[in-house]
Amino acid sequence: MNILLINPNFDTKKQSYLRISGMPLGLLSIATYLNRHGHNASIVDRFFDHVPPEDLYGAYRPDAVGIALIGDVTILDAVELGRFFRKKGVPVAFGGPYASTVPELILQEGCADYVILGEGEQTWLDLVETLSRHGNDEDVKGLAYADEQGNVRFTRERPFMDLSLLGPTDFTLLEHIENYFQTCYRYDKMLYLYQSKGCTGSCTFCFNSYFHRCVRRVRPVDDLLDEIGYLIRDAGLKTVYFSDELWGLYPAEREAFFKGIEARKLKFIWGCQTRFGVLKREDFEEMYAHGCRWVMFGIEAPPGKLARLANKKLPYDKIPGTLDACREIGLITNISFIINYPHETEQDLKDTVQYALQLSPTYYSIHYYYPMRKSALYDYVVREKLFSPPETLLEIAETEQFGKLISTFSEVKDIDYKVIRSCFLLKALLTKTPRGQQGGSFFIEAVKGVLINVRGQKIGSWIKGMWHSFTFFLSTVCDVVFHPGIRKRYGFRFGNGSQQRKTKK
Ligand code: B12
Ligand code: SF4
Repeated sequence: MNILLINPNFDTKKQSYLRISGMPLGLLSIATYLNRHGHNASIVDRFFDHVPPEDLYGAYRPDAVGIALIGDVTILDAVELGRFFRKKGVPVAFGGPYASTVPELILQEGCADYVILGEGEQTWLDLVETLSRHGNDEDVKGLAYADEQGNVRFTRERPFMDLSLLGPTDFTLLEHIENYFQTCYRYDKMLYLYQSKGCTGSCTFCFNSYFHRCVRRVRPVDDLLDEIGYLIRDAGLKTVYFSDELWGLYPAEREAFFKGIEARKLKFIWGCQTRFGVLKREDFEEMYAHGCRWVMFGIEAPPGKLARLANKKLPYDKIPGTLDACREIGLITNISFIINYPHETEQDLKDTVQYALQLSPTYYSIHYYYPMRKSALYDYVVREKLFSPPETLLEIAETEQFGKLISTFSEVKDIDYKVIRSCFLLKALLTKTPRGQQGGSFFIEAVKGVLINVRGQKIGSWIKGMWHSFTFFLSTVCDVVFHPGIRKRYGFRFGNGSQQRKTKK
């Protein structure tokens, strides 16, 4: 079958600035799998291919179309494309992390025949094979569809697939891989790749419990290293950001990875995200020796009330020592916190600020709480009437909330949140490059990141992006400079933590 898989673009009419696209790893994996089973799957990334749907139809003449919905920022394009191909009589399936959380809304919008829930490879294969022999789609596990009366139906749940059946991803399906290169902590030519999927945790704000059912699965290390080898040789890859929710959980996984790097003599820089308590000093040393230069840790809440709400279950006693060890080894650390939790009080926010400041990471990331559908905390904010979720897909597109501050969750004033977040952001921008690391300051890296977005973009869009970044920077500085009272109230100070403590290496 001729299958067209589309990564929709951001809402170019509404959005006031430009965003970065990542390599569509989900679509690549599905297309690779379908092609290995005798189909002809192609990928179009609308972030770079600004082609009208009619031309796409003419060029590919697909028998089936798949549309990815990763977050809520590409809904309008996805809906338009879905409706267009359905009108042409082509069956359309939506899939991806966000699509899996809103199957009813997608089907009600009339832009898809199917929503594929969770992992897409085997479900797509079963679906296209069922369609090609005019079989019964109700027998395909892992699907949502609308019956003749318009009622949304779900087929049986699909078990997770054996990831060794996937094989290495076929990156030749993308025409210009270099379009996806980004810089990360000053390391350039970076792509996201992954070795494992899912996480064993059940944090209440995260959709892991729903999407991955708290099950972590690992790919064969040889498949991953084949991919990295190919990307270094043929695309000029230099840096990898492992997007695994929980990198290197077990010693055997890490050992196989390190041995594989040595055996293949692969030279690349990488970073990952992991959990406090999983890795010890000697593990970080091994990681550094094999090219790792940064580690992300989610803390999300200080010990106490907010930690119980988030259900992150962190070993708080291990955090300071882990951060110290990483710094001494020469690893950049970035710790993230969530603010604006439901029913958060001024004291809770003070606790977060104070707890964060007594730690010594290289950088902090501060996020506003975002109610992620199909998560326990989402149900809570809706039940408590702290939040009225939009009821249609197009309403979601209009109000697009990811990353925005939602005023109704807590008693703390919006301006306090803005100032606190800006303080941590400015602190990160002022942070000097840790010893043993290459490049200039974080500020220079941020500027480079904005400039790099020019790839694949029209000049008008790029100017908008520059303007957005400039005004964002200015408002960050103004928040900090013009609100000394708020800074004082929460005890925020610059120049502590990582900036004062010395790197031994
Ligand atoms: C790398 C990454 C990015 C990269 C690259 C994204 C890309 N183009 O793939 C960047 C930085 C650009 C990015 C941006 C965003 N991201 Co992001 N990202 C990730 C991350 C860390 C890994 C994704 C990945 O590649 N996984 C590996 C692949 C193989 O798995 P997968 O994508 O899930 O694909 C499988 C299934 O989902 C399904 N599937 C996927 N697509 C399709 C399509 C079809 C047709 C079908 C049938 C099935 C299907 O089958 C695939 C194979 O099994 C995840 C977290 C995580 N670890 O999953 C967050 C994550 C997906 N991102 C998220 C969000 C919110 C965003 C943004 C909206 C942030 C923002 N406000 O800008 C944007 C949206 C970008 C977009 N194009 O819409 C959320 C989504 C949560 C949700 N329920 O809404 C996640 C889960 C992070 C989180 N926990 O908050 N992201
Ligand atoms: S927030 Fe991180 S640790 Fe918690 S469940 Fe989600 S992926 Fe796992």
